[in-house]
Amino acid sequence: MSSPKLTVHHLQIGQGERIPWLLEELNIPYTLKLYKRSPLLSPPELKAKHPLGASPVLEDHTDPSNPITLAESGAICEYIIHKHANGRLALPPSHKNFADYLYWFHFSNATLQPGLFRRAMTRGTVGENDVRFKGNNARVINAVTHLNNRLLATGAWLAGDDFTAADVMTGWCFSTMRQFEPIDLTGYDGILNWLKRIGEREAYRRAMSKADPDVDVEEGLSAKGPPVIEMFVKAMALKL
Ligand SMILES: N[C@@H](CCC(=O)N[C@@H](CS)C(=O)NCC(=O)O)C(=O)O
Repeated sequence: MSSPKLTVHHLQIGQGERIPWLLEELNIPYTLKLYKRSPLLSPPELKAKHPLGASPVLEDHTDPSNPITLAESGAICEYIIHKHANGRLALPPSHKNFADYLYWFHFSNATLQPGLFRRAMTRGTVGENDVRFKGNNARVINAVTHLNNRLLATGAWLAGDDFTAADVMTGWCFSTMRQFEPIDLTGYDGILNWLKRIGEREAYRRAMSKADPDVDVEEGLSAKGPPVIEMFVKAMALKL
């Protein structure tokens, strides 16, 4: 198999950061195309890359007779791992923690992130005293506590002792995504120690310096988190 010819399209300050991070961890070369939000959503050049119009998008031109364009960060991670990395950073079905790996790989996009987004929307539209905000807030706290308990139990990574793509999928929810929806992590020591371990990974640092050089990585890894993007808060309150 010839060496991979991958292009990653990443809308800055967003979940697309998962893909450069994964590729840096796997030591797979790639071309990175960066896009600025316009003003909050994708610019036309990025929208043109895929019918979803969202980031990340992966283009794979390794096999000229079968060029691939793929969206959905989870699908992209699985594609890279199985197509170009012989399954590295996934756990195989034979591994005792296979079910944990699958569960935590999917948890961020299937539960945590939609929950955070719903909470942001209800705060903006109906306010923090409304029962709908309170319900969404309770679900977020439950999900964050569940994840914190998992990390306290493993004392290492989400799938267990091994760093996997489940950590790559989830990291951004507590680092950069807190620019959209704040979470004060004070007292969540499982998550804070895990973020510290993530910050110690050279591949994470390399990816962030390439994908989002203007993002303050230390703020994203801290208990209080980064400042929120005011324009997003206004958009959630339908005030743009
Ligand atoms: N489920 C998709 C979500 C993609 C998504 O919504 N990406 C955001 C970046 S955080 C985006 O591109 N937003 C701009 C837009 O939708 O115009 C994934 O995991 O890749």
